[in-house]
Formats: sequence, C-alpha cells, structure tokens
Amino acid sequence: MKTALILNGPNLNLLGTREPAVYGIQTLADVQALCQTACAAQGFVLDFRQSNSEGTLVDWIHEAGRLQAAGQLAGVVLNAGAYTHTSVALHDAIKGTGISLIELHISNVHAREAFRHHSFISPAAKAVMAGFGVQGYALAIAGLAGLQ
Ligand code: CA2
Repeated sequence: MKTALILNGPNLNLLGTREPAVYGIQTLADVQALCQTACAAQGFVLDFRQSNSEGTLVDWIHEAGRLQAAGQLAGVVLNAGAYTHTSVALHDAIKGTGISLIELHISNVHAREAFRHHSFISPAAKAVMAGFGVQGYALAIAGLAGLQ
C-alpha cells in the first residue's frame, strides 16, 4: 500500500481554538481522523504531520522524494500555512524532489487579504485546492487517488 503524506505548516496546531469563522471548529486531531477515513477508502496508508518549522517541512518533502523514488508514495497534500506566501525554500524542495503534491488551504485565500493571493507553492504543485474547509483534505486525498 502506498503512503499519503499530509503535511501541515505553522499554526495549524491551533485549529479549532481560534478564528472559527475562517477555519471552522474542528481541531487538527479531527482533521487527522477525517484523513484516516479518506485514506482507508482509497487504500492508502496515512502519514499525518504538523510543524511550525520551515526547515522541518523541507526535510519532510525530501523524505517524500525518497519514498516516491522507492515507489511507496501516493503523493503529498501540503497546507504550508503562511509559508505558502513566503517560502522559496519549500518551492525549491518540491521542484527538486519532483514529488506529486497537492497544495491545500482550508480557507479561500483569494477572497482574503492581498498578501495571501500569491503562493510560492502553486507553480511547483500538481493541483491546488482552497476554500472547502477541512473537508478539502478528504477531497485532496481522493484527488491523489486520481493521479495514480
Ligand atoms: O487557509 C489555510 O489553510 C491557510 O493555509 C491557513 C494559514 C494562512 O496563513 C494561509 O494564508 C491560509 C494559517 C493557519 C493558521 O491557522 C489558525 C487556526 C486557528 C487559529 C489561528 C490560526
């Protein structure tokens, strides 16, 4: 069985504690549970992670590249949080590994502040999903299955 690697960036550990109008009331543990259900439905093994550190996210993308080379990766779903709008390092890591990656946002970033409209991830991603709330994670995992 291939692995679906779900990576969450800075502050996503705060889900469900503040800003419910933007991000909903579900916690990151709830998101992990819905990803587990979505992965089981697709026959994927779930690997679900969160870090506030840009370098750790880069290291995890490198790890995904090694898994992909070994034929063991279904793909990556990345919610890079605010690093979406700032990180050339994440862009380079995705390009450098050639992994199949879906960029995900809980909110519709294009309907928010102008500084959220630019993404360094999008040009390196296979697909982009935004605005479906946390249900977007399940939709993205179904999308990974379509990319196999
Ligand atoms: O909509 C998304 O998923 C974002 O990636 C979330 C990031 C934001 O910087 C992006 O522009 C869009 C922020 C994640 C922080 O989440 C919080 C959740 C609850 C309380 C505070 C922050």
